[in-house]
Amino acid sequence: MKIRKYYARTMREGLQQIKEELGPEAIILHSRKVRRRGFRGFFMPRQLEIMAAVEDDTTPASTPDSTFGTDHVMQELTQLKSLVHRLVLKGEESAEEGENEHVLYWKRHLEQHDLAPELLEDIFEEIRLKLQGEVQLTREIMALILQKMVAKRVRICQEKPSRLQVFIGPTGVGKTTTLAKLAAHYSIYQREKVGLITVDHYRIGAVEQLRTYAEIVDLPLEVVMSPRDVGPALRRLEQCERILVDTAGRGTGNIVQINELGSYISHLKPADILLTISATTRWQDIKYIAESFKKLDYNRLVLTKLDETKCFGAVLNAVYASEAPLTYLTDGQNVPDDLKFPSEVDVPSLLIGVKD
Ligand SMILES: Nc1nc2c(ncn2[C@@H]2O[C@H](COP(=O)(O)OP(=O)(O)OP(=O)(O)O)[C@@H](O)[C@H]2O)c(=O)[nH]1
Ligand SMILES: [Mg+2]
Repeated sequence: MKIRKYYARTMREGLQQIKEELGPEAIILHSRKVRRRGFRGFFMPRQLEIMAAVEDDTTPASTPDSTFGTDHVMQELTQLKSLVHRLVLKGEESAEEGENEHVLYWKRHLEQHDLAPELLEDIFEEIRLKLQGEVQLTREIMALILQKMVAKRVRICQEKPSRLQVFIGPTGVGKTTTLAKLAAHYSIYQREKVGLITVDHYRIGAVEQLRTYAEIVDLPLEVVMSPRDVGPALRRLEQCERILVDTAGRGTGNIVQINELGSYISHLKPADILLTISATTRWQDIKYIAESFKKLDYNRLVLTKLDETKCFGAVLNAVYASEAPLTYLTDGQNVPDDLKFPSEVDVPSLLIGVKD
């Protein structure tokens, strides 16, 4: 009997090799997953080691003059072979499940946070390429590496905010509330002269909502009804060191509404245009929002409603999709307290920390 060892990526590949070299009568004696040597082995799929054997002078599977006895034995042998193959393939699947357990653990963890698959791939590819040499990889070490990878990808706005800030985004994400928080922050805490403009006269109660905040903090409010009214409103607020502009929530993908908003924004320059997205938004929708509002040339990002989710992938997803730096975050309905600046929020820990 000839006994040989084979190495392959999959059982199918291994069986092909065995069939070519030992012939179709070969039987599998044993198979197991073996890891490649070195640190990269942690990230690489394990190889399959297959031990196969064949009789030195094998009888053909079936010949015209074969007796009942030979046929019967060959039939049993074939059944046995297929049983062994099935068991080995089953073992192969479960071995893959348990493979690179720390990498898989963190991949699943980030998937549960709804991190964009593109980002996930990018992060783990970078880890694969960067880490060389013998490192004892543990779940904790992986967590530290991932924290760094996430931190690197969370772009934070470093520049001073512009005097004119325009909040845009889908309906109900918290634009007006965030603007009210900032108005209070700048006027009460920073003692700046703040003025407000709203171009949202579409929704019933929208002007009143902002007027209520303006009256509480005692700030001038300009209601603009058409793009040509923007210039005069800005002139009336000339004395203000900061002007915050509220806009109507626009249906994502509604080109007419977005173009109409664009005609107001073209009179509001130079300004920071802040795309406002709720942290409860799924990745596919974030992509759609970032794409739909792109024509309004937003250059900043606001993430709202962090208190309403336990999945924080949206923070990184929004930075990735919009290519805009994170400028403000909000985590509640309280005006002005539930407002955060990016330096106050540890995004890597939100994503890599242990979820409860
Ligand atoms: N939980 C939570 N709720 C928030 C947050 N920010 C705003 N909201 C609430 O979300 C709802 C909508 O807020 P708005 O500020 O009116 O949203 P908007 O984007 O201006 O809405 P439209 O002008 O209609 O497009 C209100 O009930 C807010 O109190 C937040 O950070 N966390
Ligand atoms: Mg609003």
